[in-house]
Amino acid sequence: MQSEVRKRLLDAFTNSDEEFLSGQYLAELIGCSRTAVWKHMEDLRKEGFELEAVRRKGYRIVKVPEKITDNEIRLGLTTKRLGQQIHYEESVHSTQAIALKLSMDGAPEGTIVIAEEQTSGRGRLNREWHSAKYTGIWMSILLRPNLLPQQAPQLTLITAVAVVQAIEELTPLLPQIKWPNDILINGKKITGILTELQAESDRINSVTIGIGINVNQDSFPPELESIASSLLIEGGEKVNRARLIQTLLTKLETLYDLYLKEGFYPIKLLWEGYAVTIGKKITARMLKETIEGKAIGITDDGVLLLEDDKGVIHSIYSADIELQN
Ligand code: BTX
Repeated sequence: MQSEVRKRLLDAFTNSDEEFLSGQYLAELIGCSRTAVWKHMEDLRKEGFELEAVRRKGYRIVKVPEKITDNEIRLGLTTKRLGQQIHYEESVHSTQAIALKLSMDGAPEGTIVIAEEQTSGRGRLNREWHSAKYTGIWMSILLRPNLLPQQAPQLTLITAVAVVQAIEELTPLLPQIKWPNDILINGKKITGILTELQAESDRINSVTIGIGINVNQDSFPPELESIASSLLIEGGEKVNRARLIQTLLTKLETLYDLYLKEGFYPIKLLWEGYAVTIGKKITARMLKETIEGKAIGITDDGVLLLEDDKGVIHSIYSADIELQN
């Protein structure tokens, strides 16, 4: 119902010769009150439409939001597998859920799901991932690697390197990786990665890698303001999201192929070059315990090694990391 009203409203502007359409005209056309028209216009504004409202004249659409189209991603994409199948959606609960369903329906490796908005975007441990409309990259990539389930965390690290390389190619920014899945610029979170596994005991069936990149947001909700940022906020310029997706898919495919051929070691070297965690005093919060100490490196399997004050070395498989000063 809501989307039908929205469509009629936008059609009215598309089909009209007049630049401005009055609230009264729109109210009659849609069959609602002028206040309801105003509310719809405010919703459009929140979604990235630039509007002008002039007394006695009505409303005018100055600029429509910058949407990604799947054709824009396809045009010029040189990858062989990643992004050959693109599922593009306007609004979804979570691209991860769609990718999982596609995976169960037999979708091929490299299938990607992209949405302009997620209404229930997820982080690790079911935390919320804020995914505002038309501003970020909310994407899931389906892979079917011939790996053991315990190797799956390496895919998170490979993806982190690919994201950093893609951002470096398109902007002058210098992102850093905080183990395992955060990408930071100037200490603020620009990207989160969520790797989910569908596996039997000794083999991976499929992996869905969820990537959330804050690209063109100019602000964040108050609860995220101190920890989150976007490429626009840090670099001062908007970044073309379709180009960033293309670049990311290209980098990721190259790294993934390298990994499948030569193992994790070459990726580890690249990863360490971008890591902010290594050599620092950190606090690692796990589900059952918290350990403080110095991050001394990652193993060839991507496990974080932490040395505590007594010199005991702990292997950290999954945790939230806080950097100490
Ligand atoms: P995470 O558990 O490491 O981070 C989640 C935490 O990050 C939240 O609790 C919140 O504090 C903070 N946060 C929430 N939204 C944002 C944001 N937009 N920018 C910066 N910080 C934020 C990280 O989990 C993994 C996120 C993966 C998101 C992708 S988007 C496509 C795919 N679909 C989906 O539902 N999730 C993935």
